[in-house]
Amino acid sequence: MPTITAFENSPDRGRGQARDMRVRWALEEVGQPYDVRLVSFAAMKQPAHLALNPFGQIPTYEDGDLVLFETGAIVLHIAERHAGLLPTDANARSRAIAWMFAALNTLEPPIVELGMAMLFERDQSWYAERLPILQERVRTRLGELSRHISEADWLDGAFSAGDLMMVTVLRRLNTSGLLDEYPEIAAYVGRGEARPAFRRAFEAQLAVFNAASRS
Ligand code: GTB
Repeated sequence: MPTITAFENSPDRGRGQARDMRVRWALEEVGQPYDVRLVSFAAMKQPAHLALNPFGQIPTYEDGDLVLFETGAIVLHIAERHAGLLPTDANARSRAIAWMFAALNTLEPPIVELGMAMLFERDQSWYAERLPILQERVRTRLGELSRHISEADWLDGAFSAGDLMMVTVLRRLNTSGLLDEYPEIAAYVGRGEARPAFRRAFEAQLAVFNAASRS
């Protein structure tokens, strides 16, 4: 049974924004049970955790001799070893992987940049000038993605690891108001969140937060 790591006390208060969510969701989609080891911020920077992830971050993934970090690599590993997250046709499989990269390399950077500014830079003198610039960069990508998915439920045929990654990246915009400007994308994220595997993963990470706040 694989073991993943997750925040002992997630700063998102169980809203499923921490990146263990995408790994949990992938494991739920393929029906693979897993263990979770919760780590504190301090423990993530200690040698035992740095041996799993040299950047001292969660999530990590351990299964037998294999240790992985980086959610792209972890989700791809899960998708390659189980049925359900990648098409069997070779070209369709490569396209699904391309969508995983698009989520991580093309969408996630401007989305994270905007989120970080909204969280940590509000008090800066230049915040009011910088915010619309960051929002516009995100809008550019959302507009392009919106045109792509306007006619379809998923990015390329059936639901795949590409959709799983894209939905988790787009969910980071939940509190930004930007998703409301793109109804096709909001509906796409809603379809992802309605999947039973997503719900199970979400409830599991929420249970960690609820237990931490009770103790
Ligand atoms: N590229 C890596 C991957 O995809 O695996 C990035 C991993 C990463 O960013 N991990 C974060 C982490 O460990 C947690 S998910 N941070 C601690 C550190 O760097 O010291 C990022 C995250 C954190 C909190 C929220 N939130 O509160 O809403 C959302 C996302």
